[in-house]
Amino acid sequence: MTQNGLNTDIRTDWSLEEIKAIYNKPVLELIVEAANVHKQYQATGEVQVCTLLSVKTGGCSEDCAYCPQAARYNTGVDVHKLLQQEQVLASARRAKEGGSTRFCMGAAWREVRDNRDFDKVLDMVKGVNDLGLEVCCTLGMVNEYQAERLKEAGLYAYNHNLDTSEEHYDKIITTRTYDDRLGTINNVRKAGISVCSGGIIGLGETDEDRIGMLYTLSTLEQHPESVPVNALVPVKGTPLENQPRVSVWEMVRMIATARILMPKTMVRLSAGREQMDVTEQALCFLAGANSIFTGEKLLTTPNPDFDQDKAMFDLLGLSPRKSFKEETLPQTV
Ligand code: SAM
Ligand code: DTB
Ligand code: SF4
Repeated sequence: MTQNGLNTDIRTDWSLEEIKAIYNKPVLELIVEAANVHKQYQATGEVQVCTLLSVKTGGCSEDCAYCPQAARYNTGVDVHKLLQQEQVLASARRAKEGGSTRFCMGAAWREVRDNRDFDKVLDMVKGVNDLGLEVCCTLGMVNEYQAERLKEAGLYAYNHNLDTSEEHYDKIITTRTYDDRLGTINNVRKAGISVCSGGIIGLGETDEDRIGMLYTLSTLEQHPESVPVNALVPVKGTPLENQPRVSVWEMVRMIATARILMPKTMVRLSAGREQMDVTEQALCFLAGANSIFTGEKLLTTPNPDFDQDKAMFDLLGLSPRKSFKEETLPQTV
């Protein structure tokens, strides 16, 4: 099996049946297996610390049923146009001071357009890169040329989530297709940018849907370098406002299965930490999560602040991962 042109035992040929068998193991057995894979392939005890900033908030044309930023739902989100470069850099500096090594800028866009705002985002990418942070963006769909321009500006990673399985997808989003999503991921990959793609649980999907999404991610030609696992943050005014909260065991099952399928990938315990206590988060780290978002806000919803997370790191003996660390090292064991 080759990945990055190297011989490794990283598999991209998982079958649905194999994934189902892993996902459905007794949960404690699953955690032990994932912890073993984690130990073999990752520096256990190291957690990547990322910070999000919404550089353009709300007013989005899409109908993503979970999203507080879709213009068609009344969520009371504080809509604003593209931030100024200085505001973004000030926020990036604060993130760095708070111990963050990756700074991710999000825009409530359906897709990138070749206009002045994109030029400004390219400047933001340059500016944040100059601060020595890994820069990530999540701006919606991008074409090949736009991905290349982002890469030239110094973009390190691009986030574009599959969100759910192909089967469940049209119950959540109707204004763009699963293939559109895969196309963007492909464009990002071709431009040589690190791929960040995962999804959300708690959207009313079945276990089969969760397994299906993991199947798509783990059978891409090359695994994403990072896979965010978000728990739905139900926001009042969205169609999913009354969805029940996902249990920690569902998060653990998702994270552990992702870890076993994609051993070298950073698995991010993303949205939903605000509702989890330290014990629950510890279970997720044990199951193979090795990345989080810090800072008091995700894009529009609350998140534990730097101090709370510092206390959690101290308690659990975790340390922040250094920036620009090779994400797909050749296997040495
Ligand atoms: N507009 C761009 C897009 O859709 O790709 C970028 C921003 S969008 C808010 C980024 C991701 O945030 C979504 O794909 C989704 O996975 C996640 N997200 C949005 N709202 C969420 C919520 N309420 N709970 C959990 N995750 C959410
Ligand atoms: C990801 O998978 N989760 C982040 C990031 N990528 C862009 C976003 C979570 C958003 C949660 C809802 C909000 O704060 O608006
Ligand atoms: Fe728009 Fe992105 Fe929210 Fe969908 S997830 S409504 S594309 S901001």
